Amino acid sequence: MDKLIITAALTGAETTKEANPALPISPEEIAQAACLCQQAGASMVHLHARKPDGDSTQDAKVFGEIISGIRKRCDVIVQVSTGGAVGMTPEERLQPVQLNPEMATLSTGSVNFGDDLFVNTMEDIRTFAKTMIAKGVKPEIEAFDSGMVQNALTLVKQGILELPLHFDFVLGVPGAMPGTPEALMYMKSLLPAGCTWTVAGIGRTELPLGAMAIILGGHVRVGFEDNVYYKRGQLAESNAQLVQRIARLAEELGREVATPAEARKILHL
Ligand code: KMH
Ligand code: ZN
Repeated sequence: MDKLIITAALTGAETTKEANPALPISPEEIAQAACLCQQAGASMVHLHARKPDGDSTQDAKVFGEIISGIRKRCDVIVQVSTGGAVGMTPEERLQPVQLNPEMATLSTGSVNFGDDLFVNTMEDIRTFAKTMIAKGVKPEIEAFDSGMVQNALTLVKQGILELPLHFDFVLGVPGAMPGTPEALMYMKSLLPAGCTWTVAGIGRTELPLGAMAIILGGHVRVGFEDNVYYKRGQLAESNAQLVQRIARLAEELGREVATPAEARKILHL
């Protein structure tokens, strides 16, 4: 079994300071949180950016500040979001890919997102994928539902993406695939041999699905984008605290945790 890649999703687009006052917002805070997560066992960070007032932004300049802050401190793999926040235009969402990060997310379908709609037409998905491939940016397929795995495989058939792909199963978003063991097993069953996957369980599903992924040979994403609690009724102190718990669990279960260099090999970066 490959070593475990832990990804820290530090801020997301929707989480607020009201939900957890420890949410990093400024480029400095995000860069510092990223490297504290690396120290705790993360080999990758999934980045969103915020304006000073806390609103989500896909401005490449702000992403650039975060990435240079990270690079001054540590060598964690940087993955930028192209999901941004619901309601953003595709052009707006694609901006951080211009910075040539090692990885970027690619959401391969549309889905209800609570009361909102997260829209990704096939035409937009193809544009995003082609832009990433042209710039040498490895996509991580964000699959909120099973049809999104099928859409990614359609892009492979169309010659736009190549196997093996790396997937992130985002489970437990209201309106999408639930955060259950059965849902994770089903998503995993859809992947062609050689593909890698990680799981991002939303809210209280983060820990049990992470534990399953450790055992099943998948990888784990945790962080304030997906969950702000350490346990029921107790807020997490930091993103690093959530990473540390997964690293500890992996150790107990006999699965070694990957360094960024090892994760780069596993993901063929
Ligand atoms: N904020 C969500 C609507 C991604 O980062 O690629 C989309 C999202 C996915 O967070
Ligand atoms: Zn995200």
